[in-house]
Amino acid sequence: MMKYMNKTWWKEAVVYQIYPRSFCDSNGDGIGDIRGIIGKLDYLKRLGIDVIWLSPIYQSPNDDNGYDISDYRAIMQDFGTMDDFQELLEEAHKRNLRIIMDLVVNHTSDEHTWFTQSHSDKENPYRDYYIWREGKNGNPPNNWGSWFGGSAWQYDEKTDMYYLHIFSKKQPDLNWENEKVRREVYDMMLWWLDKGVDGFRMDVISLISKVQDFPDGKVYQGKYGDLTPYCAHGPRVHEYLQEMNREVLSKYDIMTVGEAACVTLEEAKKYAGFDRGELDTVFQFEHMDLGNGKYGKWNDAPISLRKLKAVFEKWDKGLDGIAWNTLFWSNHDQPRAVSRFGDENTYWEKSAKMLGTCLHMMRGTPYVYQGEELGMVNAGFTDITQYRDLESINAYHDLIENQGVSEEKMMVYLQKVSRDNARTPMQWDDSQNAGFTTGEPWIEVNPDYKKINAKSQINNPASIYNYYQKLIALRHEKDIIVYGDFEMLYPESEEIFAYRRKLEKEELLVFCNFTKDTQQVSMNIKGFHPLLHNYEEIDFPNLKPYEAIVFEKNI
Ligand code: TEU
Ligand code: CA
Repeated sequence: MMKYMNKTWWKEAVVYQIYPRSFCDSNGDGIGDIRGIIGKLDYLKRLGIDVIWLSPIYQSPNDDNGYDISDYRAIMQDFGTMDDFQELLEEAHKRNLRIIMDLVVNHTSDEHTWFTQSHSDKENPYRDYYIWREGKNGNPPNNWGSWFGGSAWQYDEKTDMYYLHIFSKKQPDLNWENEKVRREVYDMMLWWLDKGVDGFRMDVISLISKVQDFPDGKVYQGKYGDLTPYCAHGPRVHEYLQEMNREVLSKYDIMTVGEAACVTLEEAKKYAGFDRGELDTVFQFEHMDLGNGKYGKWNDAPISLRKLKAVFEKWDKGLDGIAWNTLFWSNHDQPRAVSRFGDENTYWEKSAKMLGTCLHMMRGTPYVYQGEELGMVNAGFTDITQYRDLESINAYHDLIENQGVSEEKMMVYLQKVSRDNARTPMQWDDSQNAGFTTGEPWIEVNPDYKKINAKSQINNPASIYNYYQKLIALRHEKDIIVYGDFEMLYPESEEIFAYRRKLEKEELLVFCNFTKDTQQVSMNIKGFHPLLHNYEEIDFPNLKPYEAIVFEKNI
């Protein structure tokens, strides 16, 4: 096994996710764009990150903000041109920043020519690029519910058949059983790799292979059946990824991370095992799903720290020596980390730094979602008209109209977990619209931008931004942070997240207080000295509210 534990750049890297629509608008149309990103590369370089993950920038009618692609080889007009993209790549590479692209190939837009062809008639050569089935007695082929609400099947009058869409009806699922589809995808990937991109984040890659007899799913919430057991980690998914690896990935020095929706530890070992020839890493979501309840993610229950820690521990232990882990608190589908796990008010700054410490001192490749390095918080929308995300809007109607949830309660759920919480514009300065745009932003700016913005933090040594800079720099300096063994301490504590890292004679101890109260721990730290902490003074073994301390062994 040891031979697979070679050092690689993507194990040592810190990745920064850009959601282009909300990052920086260069031309005043209210939509972030590629030239906006180019203008902020120095900001990212200064933060110290190594890799940028760009959420989709391809041509798209934006039913799902670019996760519905109508041309894989063209840039979304709102975002700029292919020349802009080439310049972005060059300017990034000049600064030693790599760029990984979002690869969305479980589905396309219904406006992709493959689909318009496929849709046109049963004999069309593209018909079999998608998943078409006959209905049953005037009903859809089976009872599957779409993850974005309603049936997962859309009826087409022209041919009297249905097509499958796990997401919106404008996101028809590709038929990976069809060899031609796979060839098209691989060719497209090669085309981008030949332009010089450094890898892919693969959207819902765990869903590409479906059980072919399309059985009904277990009914949930009264009406639709759960498609997950028949689509997640389907019968041929590993075969497809091994093929993709052979045909494409293995030919380049790149990194890959699969968004493995619903992944278990056992499955993750298959996707990302060092000896599997599939992907380098996957994202798992168990820590994100701990707050789920009877309406799935739409819930407002508090999260148990003990359970949260158990997830991190399980994944570290489970993958140890077998595959490489990833670490994240947030992304464009999740609420803001400070709002979810920290404190938006009195301890905003302390808790943001504490969360950064907790994540970045663990083993795995860490991801920073845009604005997290500033401690950006949830959107705080109070009216449904402020929301833009189709998942949120669909759920709002579905839960109120069909599932008996009150409007007030639904607004609370949205404020807690809507994807738009992370999609408000990046807060650059305290000028109008937070310096994101000179026009009308496509989604409202968080009104707290006068307090939380990059300009006020970049030159302030005590800022969250500068703290993140330290965390990232430490990872680059110290092998123990990247490669050291991980051991959870006090697993039963509901207050303290603490762990030990070890690499040969070196040792780190990390203590994080997840509460608003002072806590005490019992730990002999003789022979250790403080390496990093988020309060000026430390008073160990007392941990002040949201305090984080990293100790290093004197050797
Ligand atoms: O998300 C996949 C996914 O599993 C989502 O349904 C996720 O559970 C949900 O957004 C959480 O609220 C990916 C992308 O990250 C997401 O933005 C896309 O909408 C989706 O795929 C479809 O492409
Ligand atoms: Ca723009």
